[in-house]
Amino acid sequence: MKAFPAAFVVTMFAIASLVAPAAGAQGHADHIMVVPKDLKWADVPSLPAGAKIAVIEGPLNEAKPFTFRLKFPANYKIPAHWHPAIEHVTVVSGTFNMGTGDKLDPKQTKALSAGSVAIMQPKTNHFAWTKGEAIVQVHGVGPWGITYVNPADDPRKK
Ligand SMILES: [Cu+2]
Repeated sequence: MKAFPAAFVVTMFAIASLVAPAAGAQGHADHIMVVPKDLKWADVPSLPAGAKIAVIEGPLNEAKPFTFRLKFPANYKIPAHWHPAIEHVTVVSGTFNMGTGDKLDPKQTKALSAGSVAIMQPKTNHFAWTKGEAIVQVHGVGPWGITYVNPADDPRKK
């Protein structure tokens, strides 16, 4: 039996390694490179109507790293809430007004312009609002979730 030329074997290996990641594209060990136009925006049942979410890395409900973007319309309000894990927020565009406390108070927020970062510890009550459209990126390690301080604010219960 004749051995395959080394160059052929190397080529086949290279092709296999290019093809393999496609089968597990959602696996957290794979490279993810996304340009803005590739983001797929969807409604967010856990936020007041009008926001859109684009999940980049996940899924959010598992004990894995996650990254997603949220797009908020102008004059949008997120009532006071908390998360089970650390929330890292990076403002991508627009201004995101964010503050801590048990009830949304626009006077108790900081105006986070594009490029700003906010880090909220688990179970810290916080709230946010927008004047113009804004996009933020959130990352952390799941499982992710949101609990409203006032259950009546939860759109999933309406
Ligand atoms: Cu939050």
